Formats: sequence, C-alpha cells, structure tokens
Amino acid sequence: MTLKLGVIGAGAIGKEHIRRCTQVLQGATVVAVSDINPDSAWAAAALPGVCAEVYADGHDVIRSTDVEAVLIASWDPTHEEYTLAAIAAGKPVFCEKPLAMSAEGCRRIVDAEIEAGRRLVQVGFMRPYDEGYRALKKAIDDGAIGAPLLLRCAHRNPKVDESYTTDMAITNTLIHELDVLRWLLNDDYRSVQVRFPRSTSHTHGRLKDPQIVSFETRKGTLIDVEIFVNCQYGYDIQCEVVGETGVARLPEPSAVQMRRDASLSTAILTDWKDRFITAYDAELQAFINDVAAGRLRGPSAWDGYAASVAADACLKAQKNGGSVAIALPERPSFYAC
Ligand code: ISE
Repeated sequence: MTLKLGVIGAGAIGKEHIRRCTQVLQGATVVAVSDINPDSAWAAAALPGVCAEVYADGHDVIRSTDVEAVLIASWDPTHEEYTLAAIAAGKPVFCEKPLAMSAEGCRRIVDAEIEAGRRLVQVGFMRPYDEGYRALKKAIDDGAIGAPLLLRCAHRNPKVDESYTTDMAITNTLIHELDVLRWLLNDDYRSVQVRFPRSTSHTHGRLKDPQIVSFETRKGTLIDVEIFVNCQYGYDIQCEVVGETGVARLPEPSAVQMRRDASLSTAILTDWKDRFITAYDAELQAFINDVAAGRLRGPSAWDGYAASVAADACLKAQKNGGSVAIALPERPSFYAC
C-alpha cells in the first residue's frame, strides 16, 4: 500500500523531503504540495517523478481527501497551527523541528494528541537515526567509557543570512542538540547558562555569534555546546563524551583523505542537508512504515515538548546571563515506550 502524503512547505528541506519520498524511499507518494511562495510549490511539483496537486494554502493540503498523512516543512512559526489542524483531521503528521515556537505551543499539541487517543505526530529530529550518533549511544549504553561525566559539543554552520537572529541559534539550531543529547544520555536537563564571547566580525547587529550554552543534567553531567553559525569553513557537528574510564567521540562523516601540494587533508561538508542525508532518509522511511503499521515510534510530540521546555530556558538564559532552571513535567503514560 502506498501512503499518500501532502507536503506543506517546499523550501530547502521540504523540497528535499519531496525528492527523497519520490526517488529514494519506499511506500509513499507525494500527492499535494503547498508553499507560501507559489513558485517554490510549482518547482517542487515539477521534480522528476512527482505528480502532485499544488495548493495555495497548507490547510487545503490537510483537508484534501486525497491526502492520508501530512509532512510539515514550512516556516517554523507555522508548525504548531498546521500540526494541530492535522491532528484535528485525524491524519498522521511528520512535523519538522521545532514542533512549535514555545513549550506552551508544544504542550497544546501534546494535549490535542492525547485527546485524539493515539500517536499522530512524529517530530523531524533526525539525529537519533544517524549511524554516528547511534554508535556513540551504543558505546555509552554498553558502559564502554563508564558513566558520562562531561560533554563538549559544537554545532557550526558556515554562514546564515540577515534574517537569522540570536534567539534562532536556540530555536532553529541548538534544538537538535536539545533533543539528541537527552536521547544520547537517557537523561534530562536541570539548568542552563548562556555566555557570549566577543562576536565574530562575520555576523550582524541582531545576531550574537558564537554562543556557549552550558547545561547540567539531572544525573549531574555537564554539557557545553558551542553554537557558531558563521564559522565560514564548513558544516561541522562535534560531540565528545568524557566518561569515567574513557572518551568517546561522534565519528566524522567519511571523506577521502588526500596528500597533495605538501599537505594532508580531508574535505568538510558545507551543507547540513548533506551531512545528515542518510539520517533524513531513515527518519522519513520510519514514519512511512510506522503509519502503515498503525503505530508511530519515532521522536514524539513529547520529545518536541521536552526540547522546547529546554529551549525556553535557554532563551531566558541568553537574556539574564545567569543560570536558569529547566523543569520538565513528568512524562504522561501515553508516551511510555
Ligand atoms: C537548519 O534548519 C537545520 O536543521 C540544521 O541542522 C542546522 O544546522 C541549521 O542551523 C538550521 O538552520
């Protein structure tokens, strides 16, 4: 059986998802597309192999009787509204990160899903599907380095445009670490502090870049994440876990090592869509398979909410400079694994 997908948002990642659903993955076909910019919707509908109706409004995609499941990849502030509409229509929905712009918004989605009585939402947190993170988690879970004591992470983008502001370093970028690190450590955050070194000359007035975000977890692990979105040299994701008996690092993506012109080098990727390309494939294939099996198991609305509770605290910490408590309520039994 082929799952008929409606896609809202056909920009960078939306178009990529349409391509992968059509050319790479099994079991789904894109039948409807919309974008705030009609040219983007038409361009996505014209990709090789795509045969989709183009709609002017995302709500029309959700309402379309042809659409069985919804994929949301529109502008971040629209995610909550479309996810709630998909839940109300009883359609499974894959929503790109962040699930909503605040914990309050995510909570509305959690409440609506519980009210609907079954899991309908998967959040587009793809890092738990990445082979490197999975290997790192296995090393920790197997006890290979003892209990994790410290983490040093970096999330670097080569550059961002003028519309990217200081808060987006949290809601749009760090949100990946906020999800993947609680999954990696089987832990939750207790508090956070944000510090700003001198800014790079490659940023603009509304973006302090880089930033250092420091967490303490409930089990007492200390985590430093450097977010540096104008680092110039490439897209670089680092995660080093210092344990009681050893140190484990996220593997680098494989690349050819070259000796030439009196130097030894390996290329670094520059586009985040390429860095996690197989993880994006795996998360969406899992969604398609799980919808067919009638049971969603990927990152849940609760995971989206947990990341957002931490993100809200980071936003406060950006402003007050001190330590801010992160209080995640008890997980409802509805989301028990
Ligand atoms: C983008 O939306 C992503 O998801 C990337 O992984 C992240 O590195 C980038 O900063 C975001 O803008």
